[in-house]
Amino acid sequence: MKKTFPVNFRWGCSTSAHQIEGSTVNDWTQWESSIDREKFLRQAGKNPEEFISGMACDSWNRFEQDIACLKEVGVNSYRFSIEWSRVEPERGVFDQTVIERYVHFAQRLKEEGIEPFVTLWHWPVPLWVRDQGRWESPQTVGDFVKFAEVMVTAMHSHVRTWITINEPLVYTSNSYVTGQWPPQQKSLRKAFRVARHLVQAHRHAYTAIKKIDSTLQVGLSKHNIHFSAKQPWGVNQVFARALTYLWNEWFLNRVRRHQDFIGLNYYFHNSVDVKFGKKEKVYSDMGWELYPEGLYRVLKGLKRYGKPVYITEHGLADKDDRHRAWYLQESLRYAHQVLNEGVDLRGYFHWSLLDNFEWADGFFPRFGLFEVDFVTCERKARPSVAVYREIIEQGGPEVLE
Ligand code: IFM
Repeated sequence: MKKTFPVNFRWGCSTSAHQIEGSTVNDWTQWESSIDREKFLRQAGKNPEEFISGMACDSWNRFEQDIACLKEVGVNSYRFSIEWSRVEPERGVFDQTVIERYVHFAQRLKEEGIEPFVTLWHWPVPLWVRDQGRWESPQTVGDFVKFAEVMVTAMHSHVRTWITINEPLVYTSNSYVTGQWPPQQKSLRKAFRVARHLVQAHRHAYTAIKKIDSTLQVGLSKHNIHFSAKQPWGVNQVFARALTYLWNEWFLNRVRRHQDFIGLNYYFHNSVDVKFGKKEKVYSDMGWELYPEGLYRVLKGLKRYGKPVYITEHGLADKDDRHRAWYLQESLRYAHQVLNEGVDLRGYFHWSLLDNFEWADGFFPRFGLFEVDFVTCERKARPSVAVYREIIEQGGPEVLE
């Protein structure tokens, strides 16, 4: 039997600029090659070279190869992001050549029958934004909105769906709570300030984009986790509920009147047992538990917002492609289930099209449907490409019932 998704369902892949474009100059590139970072990595017995984004997949120059990959998968949509530091290398100075290159890319996608979904901010900031205090500074909110206006004005005839911000709380927690990412702060006070500014940035950008063209669809990509209690009673359940509120709902509640759809990024299931534990389950190369049912749970959790939902990211690090096909099929079966249960699911974007630069983890995690040789930048399809392609052609995964 087949689980068939609606005919206008968006089948896609996702990427982000810093992770694939290469040769960017922003706060991340400076941090990646800083002396402190090098020392830290050497002390941990790692080769610092493998943690510098460098030319990444060179997608800035090889975008036609990326389009060829998308065609090979057979998707009808592609989510990519704009690199703010390229567009506005200095405050108020917008590089027209760069803007035109992004417009051209969106045009090319359309010519190939692929709908662009564009993310405006996927984490790195230009150096001048870093110097003014990144998102700790209220000025960054206004600067971001200006940048958003410039890009939407340039691209809106080709790009109808906009994602303002990617995973605001992942950024906030890694950069300001655990201190793993630049600017490596560990301050709840700063984290809260940053999160508040990101809420404001989204709301103001939403309003500004709607003024440019009220028919554009605007949302953000929210990373939600399925927190389950190990036993359905007692302290674990209270913790699971509290974490669900803080991580999954707090931000979305604050922007609920400023979004046309919710973008969901799903990767994690955490079983609350006072401390989080690992069991005999399936794990990705990064040790993340692969739990397809969690996708169903977090999708159901979004029902309360009554908005259309796109799964804007879902995938796994799996160099040898051992689990990808299973994870994809199984997750899509669960995703299909919510359609009949009142969640207006409109699309699925696999993370990622290509192996890419996985932030502080460097190049080791291989998330790509396509394997990338980071010396030659050659792209090579993993077997799962054929599986995803077949799912798309069939309009959904097969199920045994
Ligand atoms: O690579 C990241 C992406 O940038 C944001 N979402 C999660 C992915 C995998 O960690």
